[in-house]
Amino acid sequence: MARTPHDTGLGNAGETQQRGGEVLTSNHGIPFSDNQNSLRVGDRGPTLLEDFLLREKIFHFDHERIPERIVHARGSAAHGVFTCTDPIPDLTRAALFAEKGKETPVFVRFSTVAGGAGSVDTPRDVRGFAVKFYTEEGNWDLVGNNIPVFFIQDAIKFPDLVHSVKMEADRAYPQAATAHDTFWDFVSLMPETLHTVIWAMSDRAIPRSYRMMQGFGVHTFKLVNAAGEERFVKFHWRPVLGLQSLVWDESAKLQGADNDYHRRDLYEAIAAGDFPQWELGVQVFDQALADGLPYDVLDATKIIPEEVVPLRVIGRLTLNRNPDNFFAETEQAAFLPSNIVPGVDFTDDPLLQGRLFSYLDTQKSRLGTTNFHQIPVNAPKCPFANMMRDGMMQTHIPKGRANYEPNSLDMAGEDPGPRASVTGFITAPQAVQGEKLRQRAESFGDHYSQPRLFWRSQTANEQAHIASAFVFELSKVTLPHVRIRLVSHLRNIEEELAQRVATGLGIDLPEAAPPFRPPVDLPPSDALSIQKNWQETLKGRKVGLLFAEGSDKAAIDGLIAAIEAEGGTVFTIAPKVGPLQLKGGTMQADGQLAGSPSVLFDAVGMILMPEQAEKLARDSAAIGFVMDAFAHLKAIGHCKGSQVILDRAGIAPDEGVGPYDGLPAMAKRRYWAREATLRDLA
Ligand code: HDD
Repeated sequence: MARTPHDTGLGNAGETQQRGGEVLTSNHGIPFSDNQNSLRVGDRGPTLLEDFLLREKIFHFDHERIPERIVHARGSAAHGVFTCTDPIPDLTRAALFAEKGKETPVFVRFSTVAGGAGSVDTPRDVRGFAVKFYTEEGNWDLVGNNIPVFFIQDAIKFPDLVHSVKMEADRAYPQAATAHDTFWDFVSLMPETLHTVIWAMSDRAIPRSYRMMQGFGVHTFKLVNAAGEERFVKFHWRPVLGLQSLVWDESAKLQGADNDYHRRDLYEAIAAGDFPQWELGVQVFDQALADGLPYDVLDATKIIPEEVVPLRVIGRLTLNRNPDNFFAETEQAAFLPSNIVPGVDFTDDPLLQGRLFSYLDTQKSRLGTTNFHQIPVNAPKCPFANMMRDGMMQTHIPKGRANYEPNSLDMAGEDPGPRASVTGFITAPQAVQGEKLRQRAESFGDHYSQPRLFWRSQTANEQAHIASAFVFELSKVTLPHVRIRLVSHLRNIEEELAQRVATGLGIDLPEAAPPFRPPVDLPPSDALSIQKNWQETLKGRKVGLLFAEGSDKAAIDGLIAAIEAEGGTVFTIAPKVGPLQLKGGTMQADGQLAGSPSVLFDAVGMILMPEQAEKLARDSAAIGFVMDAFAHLKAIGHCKGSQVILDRAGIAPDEGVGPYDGLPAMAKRRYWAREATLRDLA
């Protein structure tokens, strides 16, 4: 039976707008005559309780905040569209994958995990990648991360994991950081965390931009077709701009230079019409393949390498609209792994099973009401009908006498007939038998083979970043036994890694931890490396261009045009924002040098008259500008006159340092090979 429209979801109170701008009113529509002065006895006398306008305004303000998300509190989001590019009706009856070109609206929220809502964007952390598809068969939320595995195997450990990584219980610091005792204490006692931890120590955890990171559904799900045939599936988002990361020192300095680095990047790209895109890929496999793998596909701490089950790209995600209001949309967005559509199904992954409870529960405490689904960003865009009624903040006005099913009062016809739809969601039938018990399957017991696979898949430079990240983090651990215990686990991953970390910490190599299941060698996967898959492009990249009074305007204009022609953007910087008098015209800078450090850019350029360059060579902001760009392995394109700044900064030329007209080509890369010359990595 077709579903009867009960509400359009977005219609109704959801679309209530503020009354148009001319007259300020109270929340109840009463016009203000004065929004500057409260009601007083005389102009210097006491304020009156009678001032209902003052009281309503302050009352509303006092309650503006809602509880922030317990994890993933800091995030940024956008609206967009998912387009099916390669339909898979043979694999699933999900409507959004049924036809080529079919479009489904989406809302996507990216986030960090550990920090609070007001924390910074660039700490070392896993990133959330949550997608709400508003399909014609209800909302499907694919609530994933930018790392394809998770720290723990069983949802019952989630509160422990989160408590350990968040600010420590007595002192409420550190904010948004894993580099502290309690996190590493937990990790070193829970070797199942090590696979995600090695990803978190890699450059995956310091992405350059939300637009340049992958997303993963993490769990194994099921696809079910119209005939009821099932297959396993893993979901992957691949950024069209390719994967790009920061370097560690840069990400730390960005925390001072721009707390909102990723938020701003996403917002500005969309506002400029440079819409971020991802491909949706699926790894589809059957039970026989799963049975032949040396790990369990229900274990969320494991990947299936793309070399074992290749990705099939079936769609494209485009983010094309910024939210109109951060609170109403991004903050109130409620994602639920239990939001699933016919044609997709859960598996028995014990982490996923726990999530199916947690998210629904958490929304009640964050949004305060069981009616959180009526908030426009959460409401389905398809018709919906049920007999759920009332509750706090009910904004729908269901009509009729009957609020039960079956009934023969309000439904069409004499005979109510079956109300459930034959095309409705059916849980894939599955025979289940066993003893009730609390026990981890033995097939979940290998915690080292996949971290080893990850390590061996990286370039030498990426391995050095990982080893150095372990050393950095463990050096912040004050408890020697925790450091030692962690290194004892690293020995099972790779002796060389353990040795490098031990040397970096200045400790002797401890005994290896006894493994529950001894690790095995799995073939490395090139798909896991960022550097091996770097796309040399200017698209999505930003060049910081330093000029000053007297600079050659034609040269600046030419360089900007050349960079923009290849899809890059330019941010101009000068000691004063101006307008400044240049050779050939005037120009205003986008930013002042003191507030525009080079960490904000992917590459830098300098076009300066010699006397201005001489002056800047005595300015620490200019010296820091090029020193950091060099240390962060970025291209530096400069004119002859500005050589004096490079000399003062002690920069020895390499292939990434050259004349400014070479910048459009040079700025496509980072110069990883430079790193060995300037940083002592573990
Ligand atoms: Fe979770 C939020 C991702 C395991 C409990 N989680 C949350 C968000 C993301 C993830 C992206 C933010 C969504 C948004 O933008 O609003 N979580 C994951 C992934 C997991 C995972 C990829 C493992 C594969 N989470 C997980 C477990 C539990 C939770 C095992 C609890 C048993 N997660 C929550 C939560 C949050 C949440 C407490 C906080 C706010 C919210 O849900 O809406 O319920």
